[in-house]
This record gives sequence, structure tokens and C-alpha cells, in this order.
Amino acid sequence: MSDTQAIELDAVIVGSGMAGLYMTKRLNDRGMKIQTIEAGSGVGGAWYWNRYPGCRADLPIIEYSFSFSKELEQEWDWSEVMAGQPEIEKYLNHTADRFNLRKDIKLNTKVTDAIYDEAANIWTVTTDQGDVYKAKYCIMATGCLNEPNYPGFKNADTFKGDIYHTAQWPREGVDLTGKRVAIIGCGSSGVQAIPQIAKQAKELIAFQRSPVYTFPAKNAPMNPDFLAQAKVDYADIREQQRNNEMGICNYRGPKKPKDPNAAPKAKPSKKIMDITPEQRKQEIADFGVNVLTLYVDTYYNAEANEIACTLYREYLQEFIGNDQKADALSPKNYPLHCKRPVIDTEYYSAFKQDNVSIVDLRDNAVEEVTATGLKTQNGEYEFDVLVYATGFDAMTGTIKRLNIRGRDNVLLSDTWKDGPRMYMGLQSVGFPNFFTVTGPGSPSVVSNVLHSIEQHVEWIDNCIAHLVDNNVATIEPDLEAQDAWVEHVNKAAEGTMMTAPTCNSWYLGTNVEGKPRGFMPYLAGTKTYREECNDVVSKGYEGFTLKTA
Ligand code: NA7
Repeated sequence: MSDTQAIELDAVIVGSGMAGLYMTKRLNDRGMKIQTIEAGSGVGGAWYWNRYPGCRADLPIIEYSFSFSKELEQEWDWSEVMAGQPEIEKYLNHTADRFNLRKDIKLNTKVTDAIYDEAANIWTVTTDQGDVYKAKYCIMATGCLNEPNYPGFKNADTFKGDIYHTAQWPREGVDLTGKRVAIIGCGSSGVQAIPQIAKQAKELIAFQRSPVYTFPAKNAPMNPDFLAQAKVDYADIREQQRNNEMGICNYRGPKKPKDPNAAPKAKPSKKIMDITPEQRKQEIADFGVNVLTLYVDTYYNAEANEIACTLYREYLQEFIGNDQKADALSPKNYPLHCKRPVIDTEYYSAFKQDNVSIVDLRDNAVEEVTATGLKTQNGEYEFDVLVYATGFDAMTGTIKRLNIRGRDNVLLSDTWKDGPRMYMGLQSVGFPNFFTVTGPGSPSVVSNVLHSIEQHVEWIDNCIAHLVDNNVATIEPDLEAQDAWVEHVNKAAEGTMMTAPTCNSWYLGTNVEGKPRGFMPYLAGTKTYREECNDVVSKGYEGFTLKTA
């Protein structure tokens, strides 16, 4: 399409996951002329792409669901406490239909360029389908976990069998019955997929470089009485979520009247350092291994953390019973709480099956892919199917791969070459009227991300309304404010296990070769962050420059 045939819009939204859908609705409600562009053949974002066996939410779904519509809350019935991918995808499709969003969403289309023309104050957005859109605002709703990470193994293309990535699992599913399957990686995706693949495959070999600390999920079929009560309590649940720094209130259903004669309920200790070794073991016996995540000192005190790690390994050894498997599955040399928490269903039980084995890649790195399998330093393995559960180029991967050019033709990926630089995770200097939903420097993935998405979408929507109502041509952060914010984000993560020298994670970018190390999300919490965002607005968009037309 030539430039003269360009479609003129108020805003382009990139992505139709949870963020893109809600952003589409908000701007629609304002009567703006918009186009939402989606690479997939359906809506849902992360819940469209990640359809590997076992994929499910790792938060209670009552709290990991949209809060913006009372009608949606009332009409949707969840079937499990932590819903699976098919149900969440269905919910997001229902959301698209319910609010008539599909008319604004172009599927099967990838944005390739977004280029700012300063003289015209217009973003020109082009796609791989030849579309050209000219819009005042460009909003990236591309998600934090979108760009799959493939390890750069030598001879990766030589494997003759089938290759899959958990983040690009085929829509039609994969029948692994009777197959010899290898899976690389044991973050949330690997940990969720392994027990399901183990049920089908003739043989499953799990290749693990950093075995994880993982804790049993408390999933169960949704109790209809609980759901009915949640529907009554939704307003209160949302209020409590807003008052929590993670955007999670752990709703437990109706409060029961207190029985004055009941014995006081036992509670675990607050700090692991405050109790004796015997008491620590007793608390694990009484409350389960999840208790290790409750001791507050393990989050900032390295000694407390190491005690918890040792207890974890002892619990694992006892549970697995097999020394080789237990040792290979044991997380070592990095602290608990360094990586994103992993919540599992029957993960360790899968390794008790005879058809499941584990290859410890610590001191035994992958050397190359062969036509029939994988070669590590110490051995060679043959299989029919190779599954990469190797995660994502998180938080910046998608945006950095696009040709996004701001003022003076500056490429966004160049300005982020030493790590992302954003003010409040919303905007970057040099890119006027360009917004990112849950961008680096906002709580995003270290919170209930849907809660953070809603807060960001509402902030951006209100901001755009302010610009329109006040005849403001551009909004862009000040360099000083941006630098101070990046510093503030770094400070918030300092001294936590997430930035410990022995910690590597996708939060830090260290899972991708060549990516600069730096903690990308904002750790101060969603309540604090919301207040900071509101404060900026109440002070006339402090830290941003607004230029009138
Ligand atoms: P993660 O959590 O990044 O896990 C990826 C896994 O793949 C992790 O165990 C990695 O080990 C492993 N990996 C990556 N590259 C390699 C190489 N080259 N060799 C061996 N092993 C490798 O991604 P997920 O998809 O599981 O989860 C991402 C988020 O999605 C999750 O946190 C939830 O929020 C949902 P490493 O730890 O890098 O040593």
C-alpha cells in the first residue's frame, strides 16, 4: 500500500493479549479511531501462544481475571481454582466478543515498523501485510513474555525429528504417544509440561541447567459455592487486591464466624532465623514445603536463604528417594526467590516414573545437536522429539526487534542497547506519544500481571483523554526524570535475592546470550507504584513534557 493510501487513525495498538484487548476497549469507549494489530490467528496473547500440555495460570483465577466489568465478572464461570490455558483463551475470546472488540483487531499481521515524523507529529506504522497506518498515538501491548528464546546450540538445524517450543506450540496439538521426547529447560513452562508429557511419551529425558525451587500449586476444581460467594464479594476482592503490593489478596471465600471455644489456629513463624533446626523441620511437616516461601528473612538475608535452600534439598531428597534423580533435580548455587516462583502440579512425582530421566547439564553442557538427538560433554542422547522450554527474551525482546524510530530517526533498540530506559515503564525519551503497557520499570511481571495491565491501560487511556481535552500535541518524559526513575528501579531491587551475584534469571536478562544484565521490573509493589503514577498526574504530569499544538 502506498503512503497515500495510508489509513489515518487516532491510535495503533500492537497486540491483542490481555493488555491489547483492554486498551482496545478503553479507546473504543472514547470513540477513538483505532486499529489493533495481532500477529496470531486469534486473540489472547500469551494465552494464545502458550498452549503446551499443562499450561495454566499460577495464581487463583478469581484474582487473575479482568476487574473492569462487573457484568463480565458475574457471567463468567471458572471451572478450576487455577484455570488452564484452554479456559483462559476461551475467556479472552469471550471478552473480545462481549465488548465487540474484533472489528478493531487485524489478525495474522505483524507490525514491522513504527516511525515518528516530528514535523507532522504522526506515527507511521507498517505491517508485513503491506498496511500503512498513520496515527497520533502508538501503544505497545506486546506483553513481557512474547519473544521465544532459542538456545544457540551448535548444529541446531541438524536434528531430523520434530522440534517444538513451548511458547509456539501448534494449535492442533501434538501427539507424543509412544515417542522418545527430550525437553530442555525447567522454568514454569518445563515444570508444567513435564508431568503431562511424561503421561504420553514412551520415554522423556529432561535436560536441566538450573533445576528450580518449585512448590505445589493449590489447584482444584472450582467449588460452585466458593465461586458464587466470590461473585458476591468481587468488589471487595478488587479493593483488597488494590491494597496489596502484589495485586493479590488470596481470597479465601466467606469469612466464617469465630468460634470462641476453638483452639487458636497454628501459624508458621515469621523468620526462619528465629526458630531452631528442629522447629524448622516441624514447620515443614506441619505446613508443607511451601512454608519456606513464607519466612520473610529468606528474601533479604543470605544466611536465612541458605538454610531454606538446604531444607528444600533435604525435602526433595526424601521425596524422590533416588539419589541420582534427587541430586540432578536439586537447585544449587543460587538463592531461593532469585527466579520467578515456580508452582507445579505433580512435577517431582513425574520423575518417579521409570520412563522419565534427567540429565544434569551443570558441568555437562550441551555441545551440539545431532541428527538423532543431543550431545553433551559426558554423553550422547537419542530421541524423536525435541521440546525447547527455554523461555523468552523477556520484557524487551519484542520491542527491540521492531524498527521503532523516534525523533531524529533514533532507533529504540539503540537507545536500549545497555538495558531498557523508560520513565515509569510507560514512555521513553525521544519517543513522543509512544506508550508501552507494563514496560520495563513498572511492576508488571513481579506482580499479578493482569492487575498491573489494568492499571497501566487506565493510566494511558486517561492520559490520552487529557491530551485530547487540553489540545496537547505531545507527551514525552524528561531525560532527568527518566534517569532518576531508572535509578529508583535499580534501588528497589538492591539487596534482594533477585539481584544476588549468584542469581541469573530472565528478570535480569541473563538467560539470553549477550543481553546486558540489569533488573527490569519495578519491585516496590503495585500499590506504591499506583500511588506514584497518580501522584505524577496530580502534579500536572510531573517528569513529562506536554507540548500544546
Ligand atoms: P524460563 O523461566 O526462562 O525457563 C527457561 C528454562 O530454559 C530455564 O530452565 C533455563 O535454564 C533453560 N535454558 C535456557 N537456555 C538454555 C540452554 N542454553 N541450555 C540449557 N537450558 C537452558 O521460561 P519459561 O517459559 O519456563 O517461563 C517463563 C515465564 O512464563 C514464567 O516465569 C511464568 O511467568 C510464565 P537457566 O535458568 O537459564 O539456567
